[in-house]
Amino acid sequence: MAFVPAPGYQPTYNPTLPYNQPIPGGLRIGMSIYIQGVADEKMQRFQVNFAVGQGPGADIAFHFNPRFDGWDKVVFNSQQGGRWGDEERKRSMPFSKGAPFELVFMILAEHYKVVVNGDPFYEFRHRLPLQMVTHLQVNGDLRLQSINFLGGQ
Ligand code: 9QG
Repeated sequence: MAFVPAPGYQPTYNPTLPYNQPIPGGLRIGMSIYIQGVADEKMQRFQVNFAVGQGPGADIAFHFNPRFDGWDKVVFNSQQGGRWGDEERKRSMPFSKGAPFELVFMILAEHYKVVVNGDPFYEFRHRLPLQMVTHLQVNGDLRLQSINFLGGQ
């Protein structure tokens, strides 16, 4: 991962929820989005969305959604025209209630590579062209400490 600031790079510290901000310069191959946070003690779910516009009702190219309710799992999906696509799921939970985490999304040509606490967790193949993604949205049962946009051409 190249720790080169993206154009227009501004680290954001302790942003309030819901977080819904433009991705500086837009999404690009080679970019990494680096999120530090703490899962709530009573975390049920949180979500990170790569959105097409600020919304409301913006299409979502990639919805990342860890869930402690039911069988602990992470759900991955996209939404277009208000309709969810086919869910991908992984029945594994890389987050711990009450614990800090580092969550990295690496933007690769074929997929979003999700890395949690340094361990590769999932690869979500692009469904919408990554160039359409303009906004990052975060909400749910967590506290955000920082969001950084790194690298990319
Ligand atoms: O449940 O699943 C992802 O496939 C839906 C959830 C929805 C998504 C979706 O209700 O929750 O996780 O915007 C929403 O409602 C999100 C937060 C079949």
